[in-house]
Amino acid sequence: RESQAKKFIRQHMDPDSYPNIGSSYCNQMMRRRNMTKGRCKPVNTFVHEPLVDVQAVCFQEKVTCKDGQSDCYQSSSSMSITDCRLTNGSKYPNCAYRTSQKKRHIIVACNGNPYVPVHFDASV
Ligand code: UM3
Repeated sequence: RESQAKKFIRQHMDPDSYPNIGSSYCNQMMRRRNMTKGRCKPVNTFVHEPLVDVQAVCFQEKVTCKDGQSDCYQSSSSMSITDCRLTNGSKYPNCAYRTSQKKRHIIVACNGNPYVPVHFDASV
């Protein structure tokens, strides 16, 4: 079975595409990374920074997660990200996404040994 750490990488890491991101980025990437199987995942963020820099966030500022758990961390630097949001009219299995590029501080939940990101909580 896929580990939580590997799942985070599959769903949220894309260090190499930036800055060549077009309007079809999310439609292609959400499918390619298996987030359009069984249902269309409604919201998903890709981070365009080196994996080591995203893993380092687990040792940066501790913040409260959206669900009230305390194991979230906010990046000290702003990072290049792309938010993918399902369009209103989109109907499974035709998952259509809006692609928005941003520079934001990311908030991730971390777990395990090694202590690594396992969930993308938000960007601020
Ligand atoms: N999500 C993002 N970016 C956001 C907000 C939410 O990717 O800005 C994703 C992360 C969660 C899912 O999936 O929405 C439900 O909150 P994950 O736990 O697999 O990372």
